[in-house]
Amino acid sequence: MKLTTAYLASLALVSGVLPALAEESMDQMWGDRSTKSGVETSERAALFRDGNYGMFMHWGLYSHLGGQWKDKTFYGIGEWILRQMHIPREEYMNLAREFNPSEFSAREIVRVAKEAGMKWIIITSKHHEGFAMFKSKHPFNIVDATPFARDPMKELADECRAAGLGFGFYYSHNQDWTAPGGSGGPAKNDDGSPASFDQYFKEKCYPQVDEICSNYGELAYVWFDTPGNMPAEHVKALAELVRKKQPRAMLCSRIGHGMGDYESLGDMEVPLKNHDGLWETCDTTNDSWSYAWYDQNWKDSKEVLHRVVSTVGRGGTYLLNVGPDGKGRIPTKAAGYLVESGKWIKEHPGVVYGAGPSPWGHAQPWGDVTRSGNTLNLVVFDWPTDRMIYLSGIDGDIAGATLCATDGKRVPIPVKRVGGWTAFDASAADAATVSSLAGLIEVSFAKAPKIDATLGIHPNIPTHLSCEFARVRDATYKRINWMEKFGEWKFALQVADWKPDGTAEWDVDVATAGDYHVSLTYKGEGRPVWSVTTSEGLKIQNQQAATHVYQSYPTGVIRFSKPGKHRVAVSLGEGNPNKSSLEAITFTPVR
Ligand code: JFZ
Repeated sequence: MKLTTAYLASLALVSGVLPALAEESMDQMWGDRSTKSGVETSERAALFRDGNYGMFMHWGLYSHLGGQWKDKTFYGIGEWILRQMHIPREEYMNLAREFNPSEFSAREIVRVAKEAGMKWIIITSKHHEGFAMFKSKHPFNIVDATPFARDPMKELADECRAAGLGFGFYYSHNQDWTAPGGSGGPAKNDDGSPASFDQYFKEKCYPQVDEICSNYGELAYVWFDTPGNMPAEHVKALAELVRKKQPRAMLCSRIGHGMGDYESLGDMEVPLKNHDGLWETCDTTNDSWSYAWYDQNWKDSKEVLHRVVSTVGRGGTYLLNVGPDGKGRIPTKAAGYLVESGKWIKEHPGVVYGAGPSPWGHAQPWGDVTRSGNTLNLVVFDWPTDRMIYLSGIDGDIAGATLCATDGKRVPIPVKRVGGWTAFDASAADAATVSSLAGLIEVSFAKAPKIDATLGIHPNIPTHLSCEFARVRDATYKRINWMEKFGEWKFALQVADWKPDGTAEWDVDVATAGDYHVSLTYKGEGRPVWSVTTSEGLKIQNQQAATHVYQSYPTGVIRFSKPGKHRVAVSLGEGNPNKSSLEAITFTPVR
């Protein structure tokens, strides 16, 4: 929950980049998203806790526009097009008459989710635009206002149930841009009388949440979003309604006022450090959540798999979004990549389902680690050229290490100790039998090993260390956030505001003595001078360029004269102490 607080504080700082929301600060917009009790251990939480991977879907009237309004393309997140393109409400609502997703097939969507290895689907029943994708008493809905006239949510709920997938609804409880009184909606009713949030809540929000909780069978999730400054009493009323009607549904923290069962992290990120409690990170297969005609920036199969594994490795659950188009089809590329990564997961289900976090608490340069009982799953996304996989700090007896090939073949591989490090030798394995997506080495122990989680500097692959792992003195460590395109959030875990003698210092465990190229990732202005010192008393210092985006610059070659524990410190010699923002240090072994 610490992360959430810091995160919200940082969001408040960037409110300036969100012009349309200027009247409310960002933290008001996203609201308090802490959870009630931290860890939910009930049986009800089992699907979430063990499934670890679900499908998110953004689908609505905005999908019909697909990022295009008249002769203009909107390059931000597609579901915000009404607001960001200032489309007149009337005109937008009339689009329903053209919306006919005749290619929608719940069966096909469920097939993709199942083959992808996902365990549930959460879909937008109503997003900020206010359009209900389900049959509702409120007339602005897909059954009553469109030529399609079917209830796709019913079809999807039924298919999910038949296929053994969990099913849940996203519902925008606070923002409603077309309902009078909704957040961001008209301030007046159609007859000119003033509208209130209370009114919107009573007339639309509460009754619709009642509908989605009553008419679609058992729900595994109700995923409220952007609570903003919604009054606690309303949030409480919704939570109670869900509890009563859907006692098994899990609530995400974005319901607000600490009433969620699990924490939903900031969008589109896999955290770098293990994170306690029940939490989820939501992400999308391209840049936008909803369909956008131009958005071809797909995460390929390998990247999807990497994010799934790393989220599980950090202790969380991955919710990955697809945006069906105006005809109801999941874009072919997205479906293809999902299914391909799903094949890998199906071959190695233990890596994801029921798996626990990496005992190292962070990713490895070659990939990541998840845990199944006394087995560690080493998932290799970037093979070092010598195919040796190194891990630092294992204190325990290894019963065996097995390279798992694509064809089901399992090849025992040699393991050797190198000082305090352990090396898994996959060099003799036939390259053709190792999946091109990721290699898997299962390491079994008679009993759970102790792990010294000190950051390792690897001998055969670059090691990239974020400032999140640094000890910072006389400078400020802070998470900063910004939007790249509208709604596409990026963040950096960085150190700035350097006082004289300020340092960012890492404790490291070096596998082998030798020379290493050191580079620093930073942004700033002018030509800063950075220096890097080691606890052996070596120092390298150099002047480099700087720009307003994070880039990596070589500082020089440094030597560790012996393997084992060292300290490495970075400080700013010359340059703007406030604008010089350090994000990471990288060590690349000299060959
Ligand atoms: C919200 C929505 O506004 C958006 O359209 C999409 O549905 C997304 C999943 O959720 O946007 C957010 C909410 C929270 C954060 C960022 C975007 N956040 O906390 O970083």
